[in-house]
Amino acid sequence: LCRPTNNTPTRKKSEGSRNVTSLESSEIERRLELQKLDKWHNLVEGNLILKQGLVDKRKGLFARRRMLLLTFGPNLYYVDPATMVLKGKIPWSAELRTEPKNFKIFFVHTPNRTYYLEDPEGYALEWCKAIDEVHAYYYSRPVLP
Ligand code: 4IP
Repeated sequence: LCRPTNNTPTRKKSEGSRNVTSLESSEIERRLELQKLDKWHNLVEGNLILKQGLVDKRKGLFARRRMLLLTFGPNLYYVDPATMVLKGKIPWSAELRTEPKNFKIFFVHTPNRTYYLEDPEGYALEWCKAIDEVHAYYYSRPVLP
């Protein structure tokens, strides 16, 4: 179950620094309704897409262009944009961490694999920040009694 639907933080941040994980549940519902019209919606198991963009995912010598979709859940799906086929998911865990190399290249480290990703538009830092935010939301919040 998508945790924020039932347990959405109500803490508000100033507009400028407002992050995706501070959405009210009504706002999540509204965005999900709109997302139903989105061509990627059927590939993300009903989860709200928080960030999306084309990246080149390198494995060995070659890179494949993929649509990377960060959602609540949490999930990071990658889809072949030419065929609209879901190719895989980057597995989440407490150990997942990002590492920006420069404005284009960033790594997502998982226990069994490091994903080499390149954002041709140069938003690698934004990707790392968004993934870190979602990671903190799911893995760093104090457990309430
Ligand atoms: C493939 O290389 C693609 O990079 C795959 O990515 C990748 O799977 C394969 O790794 C790799 O062999 P070629 O297309 O050049 O053969 P994608 O799934 O995005 O198409 P993942 O999903 O794991 O990155 P293996 O080790 O999973 O087969």
